[in-house]
Amino acid sequence: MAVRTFLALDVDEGIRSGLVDASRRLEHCGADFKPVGLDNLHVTLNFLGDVADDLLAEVCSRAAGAAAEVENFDFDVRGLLCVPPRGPLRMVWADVTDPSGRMAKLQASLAEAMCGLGLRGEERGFHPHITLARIKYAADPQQFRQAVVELVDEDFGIQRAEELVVYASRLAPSGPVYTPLAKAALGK
Ligand code: 3AM
Repeated sequence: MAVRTFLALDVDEGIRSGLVDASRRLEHCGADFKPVGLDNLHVTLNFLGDVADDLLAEVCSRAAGAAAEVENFDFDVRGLLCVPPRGPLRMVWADVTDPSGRMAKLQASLAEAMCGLGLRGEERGFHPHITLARIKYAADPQQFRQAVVELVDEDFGIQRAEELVVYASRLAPSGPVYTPLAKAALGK
């Protein structure tokens, strides 16, 4: 058996509820979308795809090893953006900035550790973000993009990253269900 797995940073509820409020403000603005639920909002660092059961313990151990090498850090959650920036709308992201550079360092070292296990993990041009909504149909994409632009400076808060979470993702008809498999503290 295999488990669909990804590595992520959690976000405090205060920030997540601000994000849910912001996605509500985009309703009836020209696009029909599926908002990501409050419990499913996080920063994905590495999507690993299907991981064989007998490899999971090693994934968790390597994830913990990489996490231990990066000290705690703060990241900012500010502004919404449409993805992709042009062409058919697919998603709305909250932008995440990584002033210390430690998130990028953690992501790269996890990617290297996971590739060493024969797993994917390398995201081309890693752009940290929180996915807020997936667009189903945009009747008026310009109106929707404009509504998102109006939230480009919205400040959702500063998050301290203290642990890395290994998540299992189960795809259900009502949407994905994410279950933490392991948590690893950042820093030694
Ligand atoms: O949190 P975000 O939205 O960035 O998009 C999926 C989500 O990332 C991503 O893994 C996270 C948890 O599901 N994901 C799902 N399938 C993917 C794939 N085939 C994928 N990322 C890359 N390739």
